Amino acid sequence: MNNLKTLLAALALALTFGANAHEFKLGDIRIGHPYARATVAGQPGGAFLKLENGGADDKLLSASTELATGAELHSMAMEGDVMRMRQVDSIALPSGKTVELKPGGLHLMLFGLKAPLKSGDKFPLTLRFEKAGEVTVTVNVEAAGADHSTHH
Ligand SMILES: [Cu+2]
Repeated sequence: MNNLKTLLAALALALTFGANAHEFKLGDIRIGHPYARATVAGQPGGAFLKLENGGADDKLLSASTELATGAELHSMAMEGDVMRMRQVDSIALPSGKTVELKPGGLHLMLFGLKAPLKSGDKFPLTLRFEKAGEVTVTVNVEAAGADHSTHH
């Protein structure tokens, strides 16, 4: 019975995420479908993913990749009538909640890319959490306009 439940849960997950989706797990934190948008030379990269925290309150503290000289955590919000990006020190991951990094909202910004990101490429990205520790996930590079956020 338990095996069947697990199987059904896995199947439901596979269906939800679709064919090219992927996910990672670190302790109680699930990292859903990390992706980045293709870039042109000299442009910084934006990376997005979903963080589902099934454990105690935690925080995403930083990210890094060998592909870029720096990775920052950014927020994006309207200030007056202008959309502005800001670097933030950390991203809070409250217990039992899902936080989505997505175009137009919280995101990871990759500066000093050694080469432009090309659609179809994959690269490793290391995420560091206050309590859960570190995990390296694989980021899929998708077309420049890619958006997997649930708010279309
Ligand atoms: Cu940014």
